[in-house]
Amino acid sequence: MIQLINAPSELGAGTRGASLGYKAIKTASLHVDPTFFKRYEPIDVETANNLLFEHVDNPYGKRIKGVVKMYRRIAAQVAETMDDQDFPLVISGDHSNAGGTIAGVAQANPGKRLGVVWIDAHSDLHSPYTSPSGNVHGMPLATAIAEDNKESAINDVRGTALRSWDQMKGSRQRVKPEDIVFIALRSSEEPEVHLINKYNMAVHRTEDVREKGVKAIYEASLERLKDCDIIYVTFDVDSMDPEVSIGTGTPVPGGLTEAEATEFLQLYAANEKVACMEFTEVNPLLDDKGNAMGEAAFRCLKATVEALEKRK
Ligand code: EXY
Ligand code: MN
Ligand code: MN
Ligand code: MN
Repeated sequence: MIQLINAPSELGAGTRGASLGYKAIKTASLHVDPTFFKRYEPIDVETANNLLFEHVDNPYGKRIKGVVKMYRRIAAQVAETMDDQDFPLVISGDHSNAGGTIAGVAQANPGKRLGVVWIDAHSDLHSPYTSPSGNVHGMPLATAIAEDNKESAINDVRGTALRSWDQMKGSRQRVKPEDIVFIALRSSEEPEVHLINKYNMAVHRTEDVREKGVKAIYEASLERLKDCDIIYVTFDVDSMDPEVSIGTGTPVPGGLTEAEATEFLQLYAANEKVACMEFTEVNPLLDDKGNAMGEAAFRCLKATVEALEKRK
């Protein structure tokens, strides 16, 4: 059974509104498939968005204590869902939550090698030592590989931010860095590029998708992850071009079309190795085309769920 998990935390984002992403997607469903969220009623993860109103005291890991709280809650829910032999499909507010999702997948699958497909304009490989913004949604993938990247440090991190960061990244890698594949990546800072090169992570840019086609990139990603037992696929909607995805916190020109994103999601959803998926970073407060982003995300979600259903 597919189990939607609604985790509308926006503590890791730099702009406000991603916690409304799930509501935007649900509202969009009314025009297209009004019973969808009755058939796939999500489990709600309790948020800590009340912390948005507190003073930010960690410039290199803003609201990081709250993000750690969300990690624990999301990881527990994802692990429980997998223990129940259901398929977790997480709809999260900002992308920091994905670190919790990955922790949950790893927890429920001890001894299994976990590959990650990161469909995103960004590489989200910062640590508090390297982050230019202090926004924790730029860090989840570094927690999955337990990477400080101190050799690229630009920030002098101390005190509670450091303790929270150590809690987030845990003591061991949940994912091997060479088991990460990026799709539609086009915005990374130097410390992230350093890690991508150091660990030889696979990168497929939008141009590569255009040149080779979605299917070929999908197949290359599977070849790369062939020694992995299970795969987690994350879909940050800013992987799509701002023409589709203006309703997101950090849009970047040169992204996927909705059709390309949909084809990727359908292919991954149909693959038995894929054990968990996540949709993230829908922000209707930034959408200047009504709820266009929520509508596109809902169409992507529906196509994904239909492909997952066909596996049975
Ligand atoms: N790399 C930039 C930073 O760390 O501030 C932007 C990160 C944006 C993260 C979005 C969710 O993918
Ligand atoms: Mn992201
Ligand atoms: Mn992004
Ligand atoms: Mn709007």
